[in-house]
Amino acid sequence: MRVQVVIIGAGPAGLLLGQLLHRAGIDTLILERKSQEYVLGRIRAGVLEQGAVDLLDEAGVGARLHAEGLAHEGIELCFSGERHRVDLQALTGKHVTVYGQTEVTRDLMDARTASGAKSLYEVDDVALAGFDGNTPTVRYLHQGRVHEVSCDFIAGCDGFHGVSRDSVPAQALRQYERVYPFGWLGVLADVPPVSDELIYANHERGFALCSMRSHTRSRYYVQCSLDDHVDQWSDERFWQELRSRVDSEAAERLITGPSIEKSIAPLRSFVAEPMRFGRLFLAGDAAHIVPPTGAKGLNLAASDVRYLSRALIDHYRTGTSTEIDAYSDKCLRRVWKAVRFSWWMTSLLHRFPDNGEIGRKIQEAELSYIIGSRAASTSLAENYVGLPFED
Ligand code: FAS
Ligand code: PHB
Repeated sequence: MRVQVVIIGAGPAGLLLGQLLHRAGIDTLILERKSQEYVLGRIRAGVLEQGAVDLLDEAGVGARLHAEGLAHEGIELCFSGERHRVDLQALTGKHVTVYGQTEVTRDLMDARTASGAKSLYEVDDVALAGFDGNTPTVRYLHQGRVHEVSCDFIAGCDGFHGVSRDSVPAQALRQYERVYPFGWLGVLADVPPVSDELIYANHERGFALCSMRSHTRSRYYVQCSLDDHVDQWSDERFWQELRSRVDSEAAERLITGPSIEKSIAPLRSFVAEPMRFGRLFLAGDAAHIVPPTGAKGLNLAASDVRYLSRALIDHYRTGTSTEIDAYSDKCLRRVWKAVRFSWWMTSLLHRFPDNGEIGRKIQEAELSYIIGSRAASTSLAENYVGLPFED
């Protein structure tokens, strides 16, 4: 079998790349380790930058997003018992859209099925070869049989634990990592959100985030210990802890209910450089991970796909490799700015055990400065809504 581009992974990066390339007439095959149901069952991101929305529109999958997504023109910072709004729209002229990653993935899966382009799920033993030359191949096990596909290019969209990055010779990779001394315990519940906009809370007991998926479905997080296990957190304990970390008005308004999903995610900052090795390109979590505090993970995946899809389409249309050669550096310039912002938001809002009381006083001073300074709040806002792309 031969295709022009093999895409490893059917998360948002792989599916979005597949859709954009298919619409440009480029032949692709997507190989996914899990089932479609499993991929759709993962509850992850909730906030889309306008750049990601525009790319989903370009991919022809924006209809439900525009019908059901919620435009948010501001966020709230909660500290010292009070909430303060950061007016994203007034400060930047832009807003963000609340629309769950699960729905983005569903829309992309539906579009892929409708296009007739090939995706294989529950694929095992994916192995990449030849990408340092001109004849890349991918071997895989599917329904008990071993297959081999030859291609022009491989897109490694298989996430942090995927096979693509690990297929690169170690000496060719520079890897940067910071692991945070806490995790996020997340709960999804079919209850109305506590507020119309997201609340990011800095509290002496730890960080909390009040988010949502719709007007009837809420997504909440509390910072927890890395030693915690989700079984130690009853719904009652979670709601009580969330109430203790937000301001009194939000605590009073909070509507609780049974969790329909509850999980703990570790937090790390990670970047692998470069993001291209011969005819293998890394995109999304396969190349970088950010703590979700800045709502950047999914948006960075879309950013990489924007650059990679344009580069591959340019190559097939012109026969040149200029855009392909520029891919990694272009992505990394934007990736590192998002890594910095996500680290900064995490450092500003979480309880760091080793930073002591002075650490919290410094955080409160910075939060107070931000809400009192147009320059400081504009800096937060322009990073949160998404920095510009390079052409
Ligand atoms: P993904 O990990 O989504 O997709 C990779 C796909 O490749 C998976 O389906 C996987 O099964 C598949 N795969 C892996 N190895 C393979 C192999 N060997 N062969 C074939 N397929 C293989 N971001 C935010 O912006 N906000 C959030 O709140 C947020 N919360 C998160 C919570 C958790 C628990 C996690 C893990 C991430 C969270 N993120 C969040 C980040 C997340 O949204 C990612 O940025 C996003 O999923 C990136 O998409 P992909 O790069 O497509 O990677
Ligand atoms: C979410 O809704 O899951 C979400 C929103 C904003 C974040 C992180 C997660 O910064």
